[in-house]
Amino acid sequence: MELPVLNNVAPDASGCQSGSCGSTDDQMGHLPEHIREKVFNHPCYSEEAHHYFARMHVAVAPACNIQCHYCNRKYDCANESRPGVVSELHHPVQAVKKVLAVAATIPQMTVLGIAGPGDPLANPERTFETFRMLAEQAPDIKLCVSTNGLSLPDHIDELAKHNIDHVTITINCVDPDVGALIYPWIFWKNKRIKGREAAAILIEQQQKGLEMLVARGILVKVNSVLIPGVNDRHLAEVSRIVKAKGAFLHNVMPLISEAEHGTFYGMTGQRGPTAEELQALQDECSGDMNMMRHCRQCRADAVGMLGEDRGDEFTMEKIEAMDINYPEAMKMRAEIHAAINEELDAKRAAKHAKVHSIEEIRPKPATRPVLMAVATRGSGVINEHFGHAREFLIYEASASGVRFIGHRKTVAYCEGGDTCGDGMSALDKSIEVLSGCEVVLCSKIGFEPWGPLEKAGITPNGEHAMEPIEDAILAVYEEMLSNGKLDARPAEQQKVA
Ligand code: CLF
Ligand code: SF4
Repeated sequence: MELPVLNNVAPDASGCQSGSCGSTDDQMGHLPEHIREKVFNHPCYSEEAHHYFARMHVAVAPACNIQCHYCNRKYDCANESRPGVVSELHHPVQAVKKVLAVAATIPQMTVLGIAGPGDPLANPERTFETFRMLAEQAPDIKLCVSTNGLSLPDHIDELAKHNIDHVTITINCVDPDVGALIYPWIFWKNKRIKGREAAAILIEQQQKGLEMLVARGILVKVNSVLIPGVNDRHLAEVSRIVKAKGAFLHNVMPLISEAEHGTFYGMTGQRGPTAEELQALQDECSGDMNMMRHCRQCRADAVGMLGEDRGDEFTMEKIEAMDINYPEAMKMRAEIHAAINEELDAKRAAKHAKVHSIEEIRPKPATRPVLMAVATRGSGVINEHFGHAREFLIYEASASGVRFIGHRKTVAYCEGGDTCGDGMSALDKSIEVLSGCEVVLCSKIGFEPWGPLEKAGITPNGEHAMEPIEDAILAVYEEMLSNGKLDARPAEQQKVA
């Protein structure tokens, strides 16, 4: 199969590329144009973009040069993926074939990341050979890499040479005493080094790499794994330091430590954080810098929108059997990108015209914030049936507007039809993950879940199907205000009024 060169799909430079009110993209509105162009269609670097654009990873990097207590080599890199074996490891030529096949099949795919299953920079030949070929053959795809940072300073020139504009460094600590509790060893200058000394070298290399990338104008995202009792009290300091050094975004992810994954933490009973603990820490850090809250901890061979995995459709066997008309596919890709950009521009213009703030509502009593859950399949609208949702996006509506809080995974329990009567244990799971939410917005909901949801204090709402998420949330918040459900004053004062 002859491999094509992908058309260069230029971003639409018209209008505001920054995104909307009340999210990370709000802060992006103040970014210089050249940075906005780097992030506007990157699903990890822009919360808005993740509703519209997809990413993929190619698993070309099996080896690692350190050991993290949350990682088992038989599983994906826990820094960037949920645990689960990588289905296939690829050589660079296979990886490029796969990227081109995905680009032709999923036109929304704008970013190619190398994130494991080991550390990409511990496999520099394979990693850079893949990037080199992709820079030539698919110049419209953004290239992205995720690393533990140990050998990062040695590869800055190579990263810059291949136009890799996005680098993620996993930094869990800046204190070697904390690091010694996370990293049992590193492999450094042909020697295995353990304990505090190992952590000190790793930290020094990570910080040096961060500074060098920023000096080159490469965008840096810092990922941190939140490990209760180990670095939970330390990550706010990490956030402050990496921001001061020029990191663009901080992504605090929950530790995954199921015993069946066979990691040190899993085997020793180290727990992960609760949703509340994660949110509290993200809020604490957000005073200092942009926080990523939509990370899905994807696999090292993930394909598709964040939160979905279409890797099964792109095994090497299936790719070899595909009959793709590449010129036609690339034309369609360019058209779809243009259509998405047009839609985003229209949405931004509408948002600029309408002030997204509850301050517009008269009268203005003291109102309390409300958590709402949303079932969506993407495009920034409410378009998922309650019973089909595999995750809910969580938003907070308050007097100052709508902000994205994060996502919570659940299990779909309805296979179709108008009733959702089966699989009540799955419904129980959804009710559990919706804890703290007062409303769940979805495109449709069957009769059966209504009672249990209401009993749990969660009002189901299917009245805003296909509406933009933030508009719908504000409308519901406004309705709650009109119905007297948002008064934050003590009961005695409410009666006096
Ligand atoms: Fe992949 Fe990472 Fe690039 Fe994204 S993932 S290398 S920056 S393209 Fe994204 Fe996945 Fe979270 Fe990573 S959601 S795990 S942050
Ligand atoms: Fe595992 Fe990634 Fe840590 Fe290496 S850097 S041990 S692959 S989690």
